[in-house]
Amino acid sequence: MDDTLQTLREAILAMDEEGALAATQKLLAGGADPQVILQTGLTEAMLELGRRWNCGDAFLPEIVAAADIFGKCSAAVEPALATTSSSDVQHHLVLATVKGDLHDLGKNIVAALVKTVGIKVHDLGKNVPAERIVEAVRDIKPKLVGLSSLLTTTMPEQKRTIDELHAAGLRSEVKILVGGAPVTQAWADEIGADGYAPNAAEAVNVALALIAK
Ligand code: B1M
Repeated sequence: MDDTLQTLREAILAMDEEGALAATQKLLAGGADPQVILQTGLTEAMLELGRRWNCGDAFLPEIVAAADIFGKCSAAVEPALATTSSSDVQHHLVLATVKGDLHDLGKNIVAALVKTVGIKVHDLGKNVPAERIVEAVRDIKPKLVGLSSLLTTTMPEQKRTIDELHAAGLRSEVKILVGGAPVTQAWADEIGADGYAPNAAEAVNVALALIAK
């Protein structure tokens, strides 16, 4: 399995869609844990690409192509995640990547994993203004709001969204979970979020803990 995970990472880095999808299917057919495919295969490849970008060894078109392949591979993995039946849904999560931010691969993995524990995800997408999130909270009345940010320049939008929920009188109605590569527990505390998760698997645990509070 480790060899195939390596093949998957290399195929993404080489922008080889066919090879990446074949490696994903091989891992699934061999009974690999879908979460391992997402984290150790797909996510690790994107992190390596980020490192190469920082050194000037990768360029934007490569990142865009790799992100596209990442999306197709994770879509292939998603059906293999054990899912609670829709009749078991007891809680709702309104999830978004905040305004100004177009990074959604991580948020999409969070959505896929959270769905597996019987939480219905209302994914508002990327580049979502605070006002749209407030509107969704008013309409859907979720127990949880999840805010993803991948840029240091968009992290303040997480705070602005929390402020807007306060202003709308809705802050006490929801628990707020924040995440994304530059986000930390200290930032979550500073902006008054209820929870922080460094990765999608931990986001599931934190979401369940916040619901239980
Ligand atoms: Co961008 N980008 N990017 N990029 N990009 C980063 C984030 C960067 C770190 C790259 C670098 O190393 N220099 C850098 C940010 C630097 C900073 O803020 N200080 C950067 C930059 C600068 C930019 C642009 C400004 C580049 C430019 O145009 N000059 C531009 C900004 C566009 C915008 O958003 N307005 C840009 C654009 C893009 C693409 C569109 C090409 C593409 C995104 C495609 C897409 O998402 N559909 C892209 C990509 C792919 C990356 C890197 C290489 C990979 C990100 C990724 O998808 N990782 C990234 C490098 C890096 O992060 N080191 C980089 C895989 C993903 C599964 O992980 O998103 O971290 P991640 O999600 C994890 C956790 O963070 C967590 O769980 C996930 C799964 O375990 N998590 C949560 C995420 N959200 C969560 C929410 C939660 C809980 C946990 O609760 C709600």
